[in-house]
Amino acid sequence: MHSAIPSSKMFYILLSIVSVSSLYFVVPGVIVAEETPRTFLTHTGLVIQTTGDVIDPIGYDGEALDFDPDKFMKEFDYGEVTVLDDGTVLREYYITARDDQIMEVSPGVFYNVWTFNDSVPGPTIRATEGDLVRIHFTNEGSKPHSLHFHGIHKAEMDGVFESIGTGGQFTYEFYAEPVGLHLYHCHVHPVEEHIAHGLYGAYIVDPKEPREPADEFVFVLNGLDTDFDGENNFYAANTIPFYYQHHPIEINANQNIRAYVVNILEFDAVNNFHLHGTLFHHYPAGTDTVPSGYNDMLTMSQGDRQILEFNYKYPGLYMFHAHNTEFSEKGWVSSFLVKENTDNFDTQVEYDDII
Ligand SMILES: [Cu+2]
Repeated sequence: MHSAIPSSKMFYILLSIVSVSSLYFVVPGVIVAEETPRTFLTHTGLVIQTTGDVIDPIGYDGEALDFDPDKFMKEFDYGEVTVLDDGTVLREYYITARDDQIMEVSPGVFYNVWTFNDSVPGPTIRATEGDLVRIHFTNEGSKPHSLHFHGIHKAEMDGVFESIGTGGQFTYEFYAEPVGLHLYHCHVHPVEEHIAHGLYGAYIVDPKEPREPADEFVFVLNGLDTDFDGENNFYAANTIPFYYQHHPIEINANQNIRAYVVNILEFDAVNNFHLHGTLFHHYPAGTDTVPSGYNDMLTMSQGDRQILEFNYKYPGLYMFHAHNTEFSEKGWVSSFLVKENTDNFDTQVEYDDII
């Protein structure tokens, strides 16, 4: 039986195949996920297979997320406030989880971030001791997620055994206690993966009697495993490697500075924080009113956090960074630009006269 296709018909068939194929390049798919496991050899000799989906930024239909570390370090979410009949302050927060977004974490390096309110870290939740905290959580991700807050609360508000599925909602409610610097993160397994991708944030409980006035900053110490081999390729204070080295944080000499430092670094057992040119008083978890030490070095394991209080005598440019050299050379290096404080100029002159 003769089944040859006339050459003119063959031409049109080929033309339509080429046309349809070229459409892919003109209108790329929404998300191209590479699901084939990839094998890596780590520098310690371990052979690791990735479990992560790799989202190809060329095929990503959404916009790359913007993240501004300058804004983040001074931005606090105090919630929507209502005073209840018994005088209790109710603070309501809205947190949405997603896991399909892309951020350019370093020039040309796009990473699939998993976000709370489109941000890594998520918003810094802030309340006062005794407030009623109500968190309206929505999962718009493709995977189950949850919110696990550190602090004192009922078991059913712990966010560990109940994960919230795609499209699901849950309302977490607890009183803000104890005073201190805490954190929250997704607690769905594999927790390592959910944290490494960015589902965490800081949680501050202020004392009823406010702390001394100070210029305040939040630093969430984190890392980015951009090739899914179970090791961080980048380290940072507030997600973007080297950001505060290139954009020094301006503060004043003789001004009280308070830093809320949370270590959420995945894959590495410890992280640390070293401050140049002065020393800080530090309060582990911010729960005590008496400092635990006066130092320029802190070492923290994952989930540890510290409130640091310090000031600078002399103007100038000072680094702060991980004293672990590998971490600092891969991005966890920052700086303060200390300006002359004209408000305290007389004090400074007196000090200079003495020396
Ligand atoms: Cu999660």
